[in-house]
Amino acid sequence: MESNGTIRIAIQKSGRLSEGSLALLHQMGLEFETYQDRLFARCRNMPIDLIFLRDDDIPEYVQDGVADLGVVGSNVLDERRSEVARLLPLDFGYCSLSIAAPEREAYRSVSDLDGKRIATSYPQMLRRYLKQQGVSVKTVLLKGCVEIAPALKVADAICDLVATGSTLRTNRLRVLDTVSQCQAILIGQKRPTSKKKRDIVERLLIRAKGVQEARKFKYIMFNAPIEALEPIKKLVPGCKSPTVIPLAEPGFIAVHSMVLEEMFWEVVEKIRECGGRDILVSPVEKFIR
Ligand code: PRT
Ligand code: ZN
Repeated sequence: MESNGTIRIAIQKSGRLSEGSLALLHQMGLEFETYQDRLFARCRNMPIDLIFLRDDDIPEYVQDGVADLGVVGSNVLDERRSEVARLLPLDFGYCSLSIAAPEREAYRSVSDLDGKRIATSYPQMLRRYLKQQGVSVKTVLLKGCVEIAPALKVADAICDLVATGSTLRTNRLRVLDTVSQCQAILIGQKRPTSKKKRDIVERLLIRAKGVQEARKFKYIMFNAPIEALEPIKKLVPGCKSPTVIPLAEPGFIAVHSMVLEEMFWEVVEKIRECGGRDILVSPVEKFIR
């Protein structure tokens, strides 16, 4: 399937990563429509086709050059050890691959599972992890419904993805150890492609990073007495320095800057201690460095 410079992006057709993948592509400025049961969508404003696939098939499509980019869980990549370039962690689809055992059993750590049976859909990741730990188990390969394996006496413990933990609780299982933290990741080809394609991929990557960066920040505006400028400059340094505008009222300034979301409340409290008032905050839609 050689294409005339058109980029193909593979995303999950229907599942936990679909919504986040579509939202990211829209925020990157790609205009397209999706309809149920459609396997393709063509972008109206860029030479890009989207292909909707099962998540497990995405690394293969990218590795074989059928798709140029893909969005997939890092767990799928780590299990397959696919020959693809990991371009950007995407900050959604968070979960962990964890080893869990029945609540009623007295196991305290994975070493207590030595010689036991663990059911999983991730045999390679589990095997690599247990080797590091010096623990030897029998893996029972299951494609789905791993969490019921202990109740069915098919296995003594499981190794599966955990997000909220409610599936484990429902099945009276508890986490003993975590094999890997996982999230969605943007992947691309390792092998060289045409210059035309590389240029578009590069543009898309800058856009994706712009969307990612923006999510980390808030835009903040507030008024303050001019004497507070020096401590305020330290509190909200922004990219180079904050924008400072004199107010019509003498002795006062308006300050505009960006604040890291994770530091936000701490910074706001300190701004107030410095005399900052009328604090306005808005989301940052895109942030291109
Ligand atoms: O049809 P297709 O093959 O495309 O979909 P799928 O059913 O294989 O995958 P899907 O949609 O379930 O998951 C796609 C990706 O989402 C995974 O590869 C992970 O990277 C990511 N992800 C994030 C998760 C979860 N959270 C998750 N909770 N994938 C699966 N789960 C399952 C888990 O297996 C368990 O059954 O949800 C259950 C646990 O969830 P909690 O919230 O009860 O802990
Ligand atoms: Zn799947």
